[in-house]
Amino acid sequence: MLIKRPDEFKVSEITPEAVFLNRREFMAAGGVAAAGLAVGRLDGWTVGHEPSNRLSAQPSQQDDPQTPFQAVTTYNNFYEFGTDKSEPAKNAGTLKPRPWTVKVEGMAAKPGDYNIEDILKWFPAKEYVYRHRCVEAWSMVIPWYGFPLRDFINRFEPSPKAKFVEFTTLMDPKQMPGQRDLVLDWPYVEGLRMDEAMNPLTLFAVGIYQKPLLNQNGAPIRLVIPWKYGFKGIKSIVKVRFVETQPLNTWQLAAPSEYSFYANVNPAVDHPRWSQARERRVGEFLKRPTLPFNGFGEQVAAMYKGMDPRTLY
Ligand SMILES: Nc1nc2c(c(=O)[nH]1)N[C@H]1C(S)=C(S)[C@@H](COP(=O)(O)O)O[C@H]1N2
Ligand SMILES: [Mo]
Repeated sequence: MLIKRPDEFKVSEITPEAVFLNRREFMAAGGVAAAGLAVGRLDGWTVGHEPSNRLSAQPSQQDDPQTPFQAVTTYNNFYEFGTDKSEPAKNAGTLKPRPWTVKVEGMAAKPGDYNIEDILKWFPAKEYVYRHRCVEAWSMVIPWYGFPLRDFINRFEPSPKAKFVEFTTLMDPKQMPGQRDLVLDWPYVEGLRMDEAMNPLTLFAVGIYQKPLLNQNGAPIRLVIPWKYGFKGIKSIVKVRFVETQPLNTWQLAAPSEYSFYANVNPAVDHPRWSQARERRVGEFLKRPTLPFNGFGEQVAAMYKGMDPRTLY
């Protein structure tokens, strides 16, 4: 995120034509099957599926067409595989998402090492269609598969003293060659306040478009917090720790004047080097307005009542 300014990103090259088609036009052209066919034609995958669990409450968000699988899996931020958006798709083949263990640590009654296969069994995935707003002022609409993080948290019985949850990405330069470069302080770390982590919108995602996550999207398990900037959505998680004090997240550590802990989407507070008022949907040319809390204000604004707004973005 420090490397380029938003207007330097070239999205037109990687964008399939179908993204320009509105979802309603898909429906008019023959319903769900037409939408599925359009996506299938682009990437060879069969995706004839109407979202079953559209928790994204804002009407504007629900009506937005989903960003094609092809774009979601080739335009990525995952610095462990390179800083260019095209690099994770090319380089992430060295990541081995099986076998995979998630360590649960800290202030909880049931810490331990948990196998991803068990996690998938305990928490069946459902679809959640969310807009994903990167701090670089681009966005996508992604049909995630996952489960509420709070279901995961409840199972391990955190102590009331645990006020925050800290997440850590795998550290292994053999699997993640970008970790040989000192662009960030590895491993990537993120954190949430306990109420944010327990909010029903917050997900552990394990798939997109009804398929397991591809490596470049953070296989086998990653965080999704739809009202926050994308960098909070830490990928390829190996550790969850319940703690008393606010974790120091990687981007805040790297550039404290540019990135905060809360990182709530707010069009009224500019990034020091660019405006956050508008966003470019990957695949579109004209920018659209960014919504406070990325359109989820009704569900989340109350959590931040009384806090200094300057600490929130
Ligand atoms: N471990 C790790 N997680 C990460 C990142 C990263 O570089 N490393 N990039 C973040 C940023 S800036 C964004 S916008 C999202 C991108 O997720 P996507 O590629 O699945 O769209 O992942 C976030 N999670
Ligand atoms: Mo981002």
